[in-house]
Order: sequence, then C-alpha cells, then structure tokens
Amino acid sequence: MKPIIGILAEIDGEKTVKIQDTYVKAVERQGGIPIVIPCAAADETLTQFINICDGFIFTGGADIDPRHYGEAKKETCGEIQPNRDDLELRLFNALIGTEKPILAICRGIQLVNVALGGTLYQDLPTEKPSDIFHQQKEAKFETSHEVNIRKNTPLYELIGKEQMIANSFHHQAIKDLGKDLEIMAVSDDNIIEAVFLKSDRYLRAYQWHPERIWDKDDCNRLIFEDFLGACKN
Ligand SMILES: [Mn+2]
Repeated sequence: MKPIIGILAEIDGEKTVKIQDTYVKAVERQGGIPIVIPCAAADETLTQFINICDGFIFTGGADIDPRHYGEAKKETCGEIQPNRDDLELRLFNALIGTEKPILAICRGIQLVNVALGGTLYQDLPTEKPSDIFHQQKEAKFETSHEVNIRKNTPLYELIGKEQMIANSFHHQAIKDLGKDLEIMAVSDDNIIEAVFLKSDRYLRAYQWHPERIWDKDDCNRLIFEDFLGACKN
C-alpha cells in the first residue's frame, strides 16, 4: 500500500485553497498518495484526516503571526494569515502525540518551532544582515547556498556528508529553538536550516524546499525518500 500524505494547503486571500504542485509531484513520483488538507477544516475533520493519512507535510507560505511567540508584529514582518495559523497549530497539537511522521518545509519549520514554544526572526535582512541571500536571486528550481550538516543527527545519518546544497526562499528563520528540537543543519552565516525532534516520533523540518530540487540532487531526493519510508511503517 502506498502511504497517504496529507499536504497542508495555502490559503489565498482567506478564500481560495491552493497548493503548489511541486509538493504533489514530489510525493506522487516517489511513491505516495497526496491529499490536500484545507485551511477551513474543523477539529472533527482534522481528527479524520489524522486517521486517514500516514504522514503530513507542513508547507511554505505566509509569515506566522508573531503573537503566537509573544511578540508584536513588526513592520518588516510579511503578510499573516490567521486562519492558516489557527488550522496548522490545531493540527500540529493534535498530531504531535501520535506517531504519524511530519515533514515541515520553509514556513513549516517555523510553524513547528513556534508550536513548540520557539521564536522567529521576523525579518532576516534587518535583524541578522548577511552576505548570503536567503531570498535567492536564482530561479525557483535552482539551488543557492550550501548548508552544513551536524554529525549525530538523522540528516547526517541519511546523507553521510557534512555539506549539501539547498535553495532559499525565506526572509524569516528560527531564533530561539522550540522544546526538544535539535539543529541538524545551519548555513555559513549560522541561520538554522534544519531541525529534528529529539523523540522516537519522526519530525524533520527544513528551511529550504527539497520538493523543488529532489529530481536534480540526490541528497534532496533522500530527504523525501526517508520521509515516505517512515510513513510506510
Ligand atoms: Mn536559507
């Protein structure tokens, strides 16, 4: 049986459910069945989704409302979407006590961190200036900066290398780590680029977008293969 993967939808203007097809293709072409979790779902619906799905992907998108980590929204913070924050925090809190694997990407790593009590840089260019463009100038399907993988982490066990290539489409990032999260990879300017949960349950989170480059880079393909493998068990 192919694993069924719930992919968190974006919400456009609080009205239209949408999903980037790169997530769908990455799941489908590597052996999973993608289904979309809409932002408007009630708790009862979420419970059913948790029963149906073998794993979940928290996807990229708008900034998280800083009130969820106890800060006022700065002018440099981007657009926020309260309905999406609400849905994803409810789903994450229901999911974290289960064994269903979680893969979190871009906004997803930030969501996971905030849900576990961590904080974010609201705007990297103004709060942590650097020579590295975390909002890359290269096109959507190109790579940009490398990340340094820490030993004794699941990512190092998976890749077997201390560096891999990433892409970068974020102006926010983790500041203070959430509870029980541990760093797997950082960029050369020390931005946290990947974390995992110190627990038997599978939770891996990446600041970059492996779903856009898995077909041209083996390390990024392995990230999906590993997640889908965990969802099969
Ligand atoms: Mn980056």
